[in-house]
Amino acid sequence: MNKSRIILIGGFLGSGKTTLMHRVAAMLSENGTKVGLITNDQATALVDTGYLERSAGTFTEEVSGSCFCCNFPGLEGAIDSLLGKIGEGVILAEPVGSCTDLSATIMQTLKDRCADKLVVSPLSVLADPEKLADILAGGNAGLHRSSAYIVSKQFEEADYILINKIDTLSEEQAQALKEKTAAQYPLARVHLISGKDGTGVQDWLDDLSKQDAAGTHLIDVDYDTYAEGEAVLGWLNTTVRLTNASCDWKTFAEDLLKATAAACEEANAPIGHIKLMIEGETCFLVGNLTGGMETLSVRGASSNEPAVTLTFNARAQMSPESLEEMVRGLIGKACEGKAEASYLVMESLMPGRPAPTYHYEEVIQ
Ligand SMILES: Nc1nc2c(ncn2[C@@H]2O[C@H](COP(=O)(O)OP(=O)(O)OP(=O)(O)O)[C@@H](O)[C@H]2O)c(=O)[nH]1
Ligand SMILES: [Mg+2]
Repeated sequence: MNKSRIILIGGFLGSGKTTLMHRVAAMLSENGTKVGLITNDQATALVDTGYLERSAGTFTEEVSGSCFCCNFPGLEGAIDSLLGKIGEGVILAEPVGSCTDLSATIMQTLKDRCADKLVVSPLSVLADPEKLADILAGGNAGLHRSSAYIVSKQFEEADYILINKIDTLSEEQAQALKEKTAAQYPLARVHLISGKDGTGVQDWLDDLSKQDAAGTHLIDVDYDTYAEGEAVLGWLNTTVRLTNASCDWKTFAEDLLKATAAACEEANAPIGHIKLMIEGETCFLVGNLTGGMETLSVRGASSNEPAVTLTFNARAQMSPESLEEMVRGLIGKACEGKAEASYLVMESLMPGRPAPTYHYEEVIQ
């Protein structure tokens, strides 16, 4: 039997990893390829896992409570479980958006320790075009300078930089950004894509399948700066049962995200990614906020059914305590006169210093 292939899709918070995995899963499945997906987070109760499980129609595994790099056995366990279910196929894995040094910690480890079962595809790193343009211009992409350091390191170690969301750019803007990116990161192959409408995705997959080398280079990462860049981001995952309700859930989701954007702006807290999912018998909504109000989107099927489950994940630049207080307040306010809220899960944390399970000093051939 041929080996399965693994494609790691990295990139900062909100750059579009889950959206791209969803699209690639659909494209590959349509051609009869078996697909497995792996999500990853520092805490449980993930919007990404719920979304992919419900809508991608493929097997999904989650490594939660720690990132892939600091819990390689967790990643390998998820891979083995998927291989048991799909046999031969393609596994797509999304590392935590604030992780870097993946070439040394994951790519080399996969090549070295999992060669018996996997072919490792090049490391593909997604770029949000606005953040990328700002980083190329020497800015911090609206983030703390140490978080911006992580973003720049993600690009530096990439085998592929996928400039995503090109549906938001003109042809000229996209080409100019591609040229600048290729000049700044000469070790990466650069593609223009839209995970949302599918533009460029097949070209990238075709190119990827022709490349033998993955994790082609290692980079220097200052772990003090990396740790600070993660630690300034508060992390919150919660699941809330909403009952005795009478409201349209799409309006509820939009109002909650609008209030969240306003509260973060007032607190002067840059948003990494704030996302929610509302699930009921007929209702299934996903909402995102990757920056200011203009980035707000809520998609899916709405209803006004009396009981639903809300999953809310927030990564924003504030202490976990302040983030939790803010989110409890916002959910409480959103429910006033509309629904009763009971918390099933509430985890808020500050990511700890990264301590990778493995760290390679040389590229494995
Ligand atoms: N316009 C546009 N929006 C996109 C595209 N891809 C993703 N998005 C939007 O970007 C936001 C974040 O997308 P996700 O796929 O959840 O991003 P992610 O990288 O998985 O985020 P984390 O898991 O939190 O790190 C959502 O609002 C998506 O709809 C794209 O190609 N074009
Ligand atoms: Mg995601």
